[in-house]
Amino acid sequence: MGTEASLKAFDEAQELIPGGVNSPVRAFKSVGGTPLFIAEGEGAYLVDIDGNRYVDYVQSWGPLIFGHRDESIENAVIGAVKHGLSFGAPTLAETELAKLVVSIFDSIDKIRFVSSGTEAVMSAIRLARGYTGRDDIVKFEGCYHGHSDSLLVQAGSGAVTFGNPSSPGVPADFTKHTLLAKYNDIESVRNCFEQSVGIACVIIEPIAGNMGLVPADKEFLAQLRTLCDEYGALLIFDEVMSGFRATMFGAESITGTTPDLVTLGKVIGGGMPVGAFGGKREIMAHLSPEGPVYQAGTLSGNPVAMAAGYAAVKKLRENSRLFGVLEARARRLVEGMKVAAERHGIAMQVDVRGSMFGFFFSETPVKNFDDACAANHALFAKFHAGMLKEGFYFACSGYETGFICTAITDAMIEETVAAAERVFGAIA
Ligand code: KE4
Repeated sequence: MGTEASLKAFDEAQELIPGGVNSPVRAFKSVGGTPLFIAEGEGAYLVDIDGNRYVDYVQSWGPLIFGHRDESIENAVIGAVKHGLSFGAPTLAETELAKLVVSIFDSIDKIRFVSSGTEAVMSAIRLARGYTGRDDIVKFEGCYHGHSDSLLVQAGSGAVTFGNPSSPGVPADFTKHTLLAKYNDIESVRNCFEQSVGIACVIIEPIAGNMGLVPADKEFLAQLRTLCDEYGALLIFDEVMSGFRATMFGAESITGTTPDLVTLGKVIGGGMPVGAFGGKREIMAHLSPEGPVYQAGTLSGNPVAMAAGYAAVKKLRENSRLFGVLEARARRLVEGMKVAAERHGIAMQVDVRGSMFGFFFSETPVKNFDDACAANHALFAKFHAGMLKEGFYFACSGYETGFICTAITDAMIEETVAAAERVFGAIA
């Protein structure tokens, strides 16, 4: 079946919405071709407006761990909607989700809900600065933490670790307090601490998903914790993507390193707009209105979104052995694709963490952003297009992460690997 309706829809959307999309990655710019306009999701499948069905390995960039139109989440939303959409006043739904998340994350005593991961990270950083009285922060090349100004930075020149804006519209003054370090490289972090007059926090994706899937080495995270303690800086784990995707109890439960603050998103909203940040009681006590650090939001803790998030997280909590099942399925997928690729002389690096999977067309392992950039992204684009034609919807960038949801079966994994074999044969 063709994609004429999507082509027409994209032309029209581009007249009204910059780039025709409401988030840049959706425009397929890094893989080429026209983005598909989706009519509906059903279980493991997306259906586009031309009627083509695809096994969905993106799941809205992570939120849909139970696939599309999960009955318990849908019923929770419908039930909540019948009482009203929003009140701008506290509801029991917020307390219930807070209680559930606090019971799951050892590092979270208190939590604040917001409406996106960007908001969660932006607010957590302001809290860290307010709590420590320091201005500088450290982030890592290749980690993405949403689009707030002080985080849109790229490597400066040479040894200088202070970031330059990575986007027009971000004044240099807004990024002069952001230092950049190299992922999995503790010396580069030590260098930042030595160059700074005072670092409020180090923020990291402990299981990075925005340069492709690149988990931090356990010992690196332990060294990071030690360094932060030595200098009195807070350690923030940005788990907007990896939270409730890599494991049930947070990266701390599989890495052994405990952060001071955690940011969450995606799964915690069950597909509705929710972000959150939480941490130790004495730090969260600095947040308005309990403390002086201001943060606010009209739809923060929206009762319908809370109902969706609660249904999703509760269902995970009641089935936490699910992560073993999803990880086994993810491993079968990427290892099957790797064997198929190698049969056609294509080198592939693969990795999984719970329901997250990643792969690079690279001869050597990927440990940081430079390695990720050195992978063959032109080949990735051909792979993406080929798999789309075969009916499999992968992330439209080699710097993203793929996801397994509970609706994806072993049979679908086998079909995906078989399709990959055909595509590798065509693109090698
Ligand atoms: P949002 O503002 O998009 O809800 O969250 C920002 C964010 C923060 N931290 C991490 C670790 C994230 O992965 C994200 C958002 N992830 C991207 C996917 N790479 C969202 C997709 C998009 O930008 O459209």
